[in-house]
Amino acid sequence: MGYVLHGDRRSGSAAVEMVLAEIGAAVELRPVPLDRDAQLAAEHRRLNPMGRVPVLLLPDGTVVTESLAILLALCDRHPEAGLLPPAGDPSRAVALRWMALAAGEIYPCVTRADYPERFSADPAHAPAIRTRAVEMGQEIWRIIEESAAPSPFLLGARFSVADPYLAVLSRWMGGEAWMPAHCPRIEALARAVAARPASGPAWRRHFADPPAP
Ligand SMILES: N[C@@H](CCC(=O)N[C@@H](CS)C(=O)NCC(=O)O)C(=O)O
Repeated sequence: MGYVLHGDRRSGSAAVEMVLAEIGAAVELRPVPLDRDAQLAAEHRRLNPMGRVPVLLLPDGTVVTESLAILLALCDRHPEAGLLPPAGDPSRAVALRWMALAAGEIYPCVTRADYPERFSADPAHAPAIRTRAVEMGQEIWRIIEESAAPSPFLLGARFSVADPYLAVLSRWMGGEAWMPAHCPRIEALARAVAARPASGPAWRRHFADPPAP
């Protein structure tokens, strides 16, 4: 048995697919349609009690949830793919820094923007929660744009696991429309990921318009 990835189009599983493609590892994709709340079904919650995607099953059946853990586990398991600089290299710390910011700060904004009704008992609060979540996400993207200053990748010419992660997150909360004018470096990073021979097909399956069948 190889890898099994539970996910949906345009979701965090897109980054995992791209990293598996960069590694050259075979994967079976199992769709979890978020528009039908399939992630909240008991069957999926047996894998991830949080009711979220992505979920990756390792070849031995080990369940890994949390996008950051999944991506780092893949780098650990496939060091020959060179998707992170070696331990102790300062540029590895740089990649980890911005990935942790994405996982710890941007992803929660995405959840608030997508499911604002979870964050107040009063349904009337939902629009304000969504608006503020999008603003907070944009504030963080501006920090990444200025401080990380990708060119084109986060580590400059060197592609790393951080790039598909940031590229995928940059498509959410209206990012496709907002990013080019406000964060051109992040937009260029996303385009550079999309142009890669390995990641490109997965990118297009997730983000091509109209949707792939
Ligand atoms: N901390 C989790 C967040 C995962 C997450 O929020 N995934 C979204 C899709 S990109 C999801 O499953 N949303 C459905 C929901 O919250 O019900 C991770 O990094 O994997």
